[in-house]
Amino acid sequence: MKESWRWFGPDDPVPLAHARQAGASEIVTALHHIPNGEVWPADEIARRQAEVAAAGLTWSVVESLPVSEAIKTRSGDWRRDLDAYCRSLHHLGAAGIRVVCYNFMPVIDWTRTDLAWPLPDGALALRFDATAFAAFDLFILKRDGAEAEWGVERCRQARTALCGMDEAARERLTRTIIAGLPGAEESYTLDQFREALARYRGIDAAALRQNLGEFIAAAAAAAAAAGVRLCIHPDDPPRPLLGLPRVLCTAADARWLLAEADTPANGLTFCAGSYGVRADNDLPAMVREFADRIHFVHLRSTRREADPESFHEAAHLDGDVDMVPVIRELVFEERRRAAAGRIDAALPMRPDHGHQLLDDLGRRTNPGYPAIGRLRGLAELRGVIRAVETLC
Ligand code: CS2
Ligand code: MN
Repeated sequence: MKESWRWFGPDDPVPLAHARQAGASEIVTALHHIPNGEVWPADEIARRQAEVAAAGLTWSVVESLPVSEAIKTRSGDWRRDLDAYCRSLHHLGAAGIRVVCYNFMPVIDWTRTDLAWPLPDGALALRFDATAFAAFDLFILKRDGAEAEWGVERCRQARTALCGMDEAARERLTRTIIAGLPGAEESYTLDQFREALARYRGIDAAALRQNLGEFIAAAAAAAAAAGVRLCIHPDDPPRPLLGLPRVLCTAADARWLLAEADTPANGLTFCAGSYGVRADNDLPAMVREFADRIHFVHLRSTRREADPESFHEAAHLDGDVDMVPVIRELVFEERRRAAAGRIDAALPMRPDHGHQLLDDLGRRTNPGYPAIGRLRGLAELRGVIRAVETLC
């Protein structure tokens, strides 16, 4: 596997030199300063590429080339945005950057309720607490219809949770949900958030699936022409939130999308942490089934809590999903590709997220992306990969 490291660009508190010392050879990044819907100009891509190369690393994966809300809702300027998307793919392919991750989550990207949840050893983890999330939905956002969706028992728990939060805690919860986590290209105030949600009135799962299908038909054709492989990141958490549909949560969802455009240009980002939140996703089986369409791998673990709708990010090898068989299936696919002479035999993999620990604590870090927590994750994963490669 090609060990990669996510870098958020020149403002990332973790410099490229540290990514290299962590052992990574590849960089995963995006031109975060370019607004959603705009073309990524060839010269800006080249500049970023040179910056990465100067640190002895290679920019080999884009995460993410964001899909605009107009495209997701197929409204407003979606044609213009789709055209820009295809032009960006062309520029990336011409620059030799051939793997492009994206997601199709409405309004919000990945979502947590707590960015500094203390573990017993004092390290900090990211957590999604379903009751806290319900408290935001019901009593802060005050979304129409939320009460009926959550049900009596969760509403009661949420009211109790809200009573336990002071003003600062409520504000922190709100910001955590709507201000955008690293990599999410949208950020909202409460009013803007309500407007963004309103744009999805009338867009149910079937309609969103149709929009995604139409997007991938066009984008995969452009990607194929540009020599680029697109790979969708699953929804995180993998279930509908705030009355918004989410359509990339399960093996059935992935199967459907891959069939929509049957070309290697339409592929998957295998994010073990996102898919692994659902007990009904069998991860090794998913790798086996989708193997030749996986272009990018995120290795991370989550652990469901006593309340099965809640989870936190566990250490990379300590979640609900056993990482070893997942890695074994990925290694088998790499061997099949190598035997077939495919140039994409080595899969780009990154340690997805990490705990805040040791000198990460008390430092400014991007939530989920501290240096030492990810260094630990990468080191543990590297050990498993090496062992699997040798023994299996
Ligand atoms: C997250 C997201 O799980 C993850 O990888 O950190 O930032 C994710 O990268 C994006 O949703 C992908 O489009
Ligand atoms: Mn991921």
